[in-house]
Amino acid sequence: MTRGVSSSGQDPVQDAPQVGPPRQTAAGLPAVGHALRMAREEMGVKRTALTLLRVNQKDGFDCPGCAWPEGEKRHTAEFCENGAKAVAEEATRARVTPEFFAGHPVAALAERSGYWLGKQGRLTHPMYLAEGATHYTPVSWEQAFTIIAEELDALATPDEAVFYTSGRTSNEAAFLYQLLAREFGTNNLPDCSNMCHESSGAALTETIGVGKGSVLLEDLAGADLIIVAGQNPGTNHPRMLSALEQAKHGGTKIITINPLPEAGMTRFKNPQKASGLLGSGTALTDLFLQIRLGGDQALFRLLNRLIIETDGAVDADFVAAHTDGYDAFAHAARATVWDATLTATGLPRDRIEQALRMVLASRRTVVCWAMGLTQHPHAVATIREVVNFLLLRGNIGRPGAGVCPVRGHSNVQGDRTMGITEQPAPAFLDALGREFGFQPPRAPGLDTVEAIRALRDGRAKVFLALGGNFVSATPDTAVTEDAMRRAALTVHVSTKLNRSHCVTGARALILPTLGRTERDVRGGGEQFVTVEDSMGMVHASRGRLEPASGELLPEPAIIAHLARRVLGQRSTTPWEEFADDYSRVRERIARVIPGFEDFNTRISKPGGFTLPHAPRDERRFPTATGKARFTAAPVTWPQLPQGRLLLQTLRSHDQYNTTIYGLDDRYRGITGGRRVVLVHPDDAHALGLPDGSYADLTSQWHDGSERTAPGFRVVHYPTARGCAAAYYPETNVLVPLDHTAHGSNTPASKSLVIRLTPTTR
Ligand SMILES: Nc1nc2c(c(=O)[nH]1)N[C@H]1C(S)=C(S)[C@@H](COP(=O)(O)OP(=O)(O)OC[C@H]3O[C@@H](n4cnc5c(=O)[nH]c(N)nc54)[C@H](O)[C@@H]3O)O[C@H]1N2
Ligand SMILES: Nc1nc2c(c(=O)[nH]1)N[C@H]1C(S)=C(S)[C@@H](COP(=O)(O)OP(=O)(O)OC[C@H]3O[C@@H](n4cnc5c(=O)[nH]c(N)nc54)[C@H](O)[C@@H]3O)O[C@H]1N2
Ligand SMILES: [Mo]
Repeated sequence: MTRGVSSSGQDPVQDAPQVGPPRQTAAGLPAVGHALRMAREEMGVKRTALTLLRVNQKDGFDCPGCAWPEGEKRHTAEFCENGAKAVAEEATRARVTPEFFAGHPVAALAERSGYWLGKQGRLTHPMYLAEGATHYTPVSWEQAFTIIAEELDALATPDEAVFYTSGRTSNEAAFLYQLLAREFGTNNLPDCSNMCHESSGAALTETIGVGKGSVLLEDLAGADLIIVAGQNPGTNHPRMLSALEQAKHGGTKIITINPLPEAGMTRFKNPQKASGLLGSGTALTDLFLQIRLGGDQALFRLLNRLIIETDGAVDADFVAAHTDGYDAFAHAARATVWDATLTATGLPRDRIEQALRMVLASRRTVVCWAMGLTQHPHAVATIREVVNFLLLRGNIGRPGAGVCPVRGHSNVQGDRTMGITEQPAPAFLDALGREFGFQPPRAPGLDTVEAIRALRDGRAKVFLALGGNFVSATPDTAVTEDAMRRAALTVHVSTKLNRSHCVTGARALILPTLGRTERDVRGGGEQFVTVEDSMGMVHASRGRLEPASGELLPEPAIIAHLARRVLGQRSTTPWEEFADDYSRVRERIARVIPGFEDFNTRISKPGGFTLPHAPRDERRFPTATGKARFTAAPVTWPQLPQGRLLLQTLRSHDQYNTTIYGLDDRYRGITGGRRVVLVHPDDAHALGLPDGSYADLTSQWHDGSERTAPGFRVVHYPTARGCAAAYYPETNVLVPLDHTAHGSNTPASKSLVIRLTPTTR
């Protein structure tokens, strides 16, 4: 049975990858050059200067690139190459106008690549695709809101509507959006986090009682040892490298755990420093553990056994005072054997012993991670094992130590804090209902994967998205696109054209909005919004550029107007006030969400404020038992049949999730194309695949179904044995919808058993 053979939305002609050797170093002068060239091309010289100088400044806007915090001492240009690309992508002068839509039928747009769609520029007008129509046509905001209200009214129950959010959404917009969904009557608030750090949230909430990281920037500098597992900061969090470099100069040791030797973690040239532009850079990693995909839980469990068996290595006072579950965990850990761990990890024994020595020599340890740990079937268990590892030596709740899940989207953490979740806590709903005088729905809503199932099965009929690119970011592209086409109405609040605008329900709307870089003037004067970074710091973000078009509305205003139209007079919420003055929204946030007391005053302080975090601040663990919890999940790792490879789907250096900036992956030595599959030379030889040959990738699923992504250039690459890597979103077609992490339902997009079939180009 074949589920998906899809190359939909690709321009194969454009995709002609050239391959050279991977780079050892990240950033430095080439990075600055690339960033400026791309920025000038998209924005011109003046806008480049106006925007790039304002990124992450205390009176500027929050970089839409990633969620890494800014720190107290900011450089004049606290930006990185990829932050600059993110800004250029938004501040481009290219425009997608009503004339553009008149010249391009939706069916033709659906044939275009995501790269091409994004390059067309900023959306300028609200656009409507009527049932059966071939083209989007302009529509007034009033008409657009009326169409949405009509469709929502026609639903049998509010639970037939889905309110998706992507993590660029500001706190103010997110708060209003969840309020709209809940006043309407549903908790169907899936978000990109479901595909991202949900596994971290699930594991941390259960074990330390707070689903967020417990370290601040100064903790990195104060650590003896930082472990970076399953993360590629050189591309995805470049400013993190500056923090690692600073720590390194203070004597911190760094262990990197990754199947790929990623540039930046090996050597880093700091573009914020003159010496870093030209010099040879800092070697960040002291010990590189080139692990097999999915081997991390086994590795940490063995390290935990070895710690337990070392006299005096366990922080017995901490364990006794602050944790429970130690005995059961220690019992399970003692049963761990070397052989199985060596198989699971593919690591030589002496490397693990070396890691152990570094762990034991460290009094203060931080573990950082990202998608390499969260997107596996056993992701939650893996992250719980990381928590066990830190708890054993008392490494949570003191300076220089802790858990550091490095978030993706710039405000994905803030959106959760604001209540964007399908599983709201009862206390949050109580507070929300009290503040706005209504009965919030109590039944859990749909997450991302469940929302796709509901659309597929006809249980959900209206899909709204506040940002993002749902059909490209989600798994099982063919299944998801069919599901989307079954909707009665799909609505996207967006800055740029993307594939989700082309694969639509019976009717569709595109609602164009302001980006971070743009000035937001409302009835109540010039507005700013707020965001929360990966370390729980909340600060203001103000754009300066003239909006891309006079027709754009900011997200909070779109939501507020829509809410009034949908809810009518049954809502006593003062939506009109919220649309005009965001400080009114912040007043309400302050009353509903703990940690935001006196929000408007505290946010006016340059740099903002840090949210409380009980484990970090007071070693208080708000779990079910009031203690930090050791947990002893069975250790698992992916099983690989003979002749198969384990595929991870990851980001190139020239993309922001589904937004493709360019066709190069400079640090990995790939240029001019994205349909590449990185394979260890020995594995490739065994499979009869010379470097430069072409192969189709086929994944197999338990139910016998197969999914194929055709035509990938084989690149011999020094990844771990048995493992392969290819870019997302081209490979999302390979990820079965039901292949998700236990306990978080996150698509296991770093853990696909595939076979490679040689093909001609
Ligand atoms: N420029 C840029 N910046 C971004 C983004 C972007 O697309 N472009 N996306 C943003 C978002 S939303 C996110 S979530 C983050 C993502 O940031 P990352 O998590 O760094 O992104 P990925 O490209 O998915 O890289 C996963 C890394 O984990 C490694 N890995 C994969 N599987 C395993 C495993 O089983 N074990 C171990 N130890 N390592 C593994 C891979 O080799 C790779 O280095 O970046 C954010 N920042
Ligand atoms: N196979 C595979 N799949 C993955 C992943 C993976 O590693 N492998 N990673 C997953 C992860 S970590 C994530 S976070 C998701 C990302 O999923 P999403 O967040 O849904 O996707 P993005 O590509 O970030 O969304 C890009 C779109 O957002 C819109 N946009 C940009 N800025 C703004 C703004 O300011 N306001 C509004 N309203 N819209 C804006 C633009 O129209 C742009 O086209 O993908 C997931 N999917
Ligand atoms: Mo993400």
